[in-house]
Amino acid sequence: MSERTLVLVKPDGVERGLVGEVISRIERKGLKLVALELKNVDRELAEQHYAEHDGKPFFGSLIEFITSGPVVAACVEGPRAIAAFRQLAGGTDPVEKAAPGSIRGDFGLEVQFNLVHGSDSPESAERELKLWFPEL
Ligand code: IDP
Repeated sequence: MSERTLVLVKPDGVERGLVGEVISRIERKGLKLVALELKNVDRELAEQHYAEHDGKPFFGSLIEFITSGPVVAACVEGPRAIAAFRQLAGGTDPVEKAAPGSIRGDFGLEVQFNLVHGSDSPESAERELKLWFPEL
């Protein structure tokens, strides 16, 4: 059974030239790209995307960060695609949680600037894909 997940290369990942690296890891894992887009994120989309974090101390700076430059958004498909990409990404904290060999573990240093996003559940994936790729 196949499922779909939303992957973002965040502004730090785009700025550092890691788009190819991330896409390459997705493809080498065996996952398929269904849609891929370079996109400027407005405040409204950012706040909807991160609605679950509204009210947290880092919410304001997270919204500033995600709207600070273009992101690459992808719809990624495959068996257990949600968990598979979370494994490729590594834990939220690139130093204390993400293992070496993961995207965040290999390339990240700070919790906020952790390079990629991947939906964390089937419900989030459905909600986020509707936001980012309403045409799908
Ligand atoms: P996830 O991206 O691994 O699913 P979430 O807990 O959903 O992690 O947090 C969303 C994003 O918010 C993180 O990827 C990171 O960029 C940022 N973030 C999470 N916790 C903190 C924090 O304590 N300080 C600053 N930024 C944070």
